[in-house]
Amino acid sequence: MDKIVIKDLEVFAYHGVFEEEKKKGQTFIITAELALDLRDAGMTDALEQTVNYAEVCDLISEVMLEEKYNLIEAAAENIANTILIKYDKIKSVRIVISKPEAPISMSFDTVYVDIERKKNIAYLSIGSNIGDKEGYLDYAVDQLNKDEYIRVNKISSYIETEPYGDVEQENFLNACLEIETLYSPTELLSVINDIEQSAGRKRLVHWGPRTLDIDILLYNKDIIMEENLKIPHADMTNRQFVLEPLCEIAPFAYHPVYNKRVIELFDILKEKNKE
Ligand code: PH2
Ligand code: MG
Ligand code: MG
Repeated sequence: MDKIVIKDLEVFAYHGVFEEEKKKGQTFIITAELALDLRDAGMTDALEQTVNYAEVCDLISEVMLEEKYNLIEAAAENIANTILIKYDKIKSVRIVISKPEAPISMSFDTVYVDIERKKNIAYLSIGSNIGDKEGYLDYAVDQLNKDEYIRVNKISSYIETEPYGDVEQENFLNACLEIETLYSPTELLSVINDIEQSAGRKRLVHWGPRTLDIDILLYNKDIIMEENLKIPHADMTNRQFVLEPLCEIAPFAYHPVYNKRVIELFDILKEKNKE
């Protein structure tokens, strides 16, 4: 990917673990690498087609001065997030913050952190089979969109589905979403759990009736196998109520375990269901 690089921007700011640092301040030196497609700007010679680097310098300076962080890690994280949220065009950023006057009682050149952050694409399944089902799905979309680290890019049709599994219960309303997020998978799970809770979700029966269920299906091409978080979703390939709406919005999304596209997984499931 193409890049705009701001190299060694000097900002006088007040970060540090020691009170003295927060009082007196010192010079920080920042490098920002912004990954974005520069082809259109190159062809049209128009500023609107790219990102104004002077504006990004101002933004970095604002973030550096609006808080006094203990750690340059925190300053770098906040700069990365602020840039990714503000600019649609920027897909990923690398931020290096160097602190040449750090309080170290030995001779040294400088000390720095170097982080890379990007926009992640995730697919979610949402479902409801109690009360105002459509209202609960709308609520999920709204709450996700309200979070500054999440943007809902695509929403499938809401489809009525028969309950999958052995529990006798009402029909579901299901849908799938594509989101763009700055959260890690674990952070995203925690945000999703909070939204389910706020929709009055009570975990009474495993796989039982629920006001709102939100599951992470895919997160980039990542594979995660943790006690409380498995991505890709372990049972997604067996569920028509997942693959049908997912296929509508993301037929070519990639399943990194089966090494297949969603449309292929849906075809395989339809064949299996015929038998
Ligand atoms: N969710 C379940 C169990 N069964 N069946 C349908 N049709 N839709 C669901 O969302 C659903 C289900 C557990 O998450
Ligand atoms: Mg579920
Ligand atoms: Mg769930």
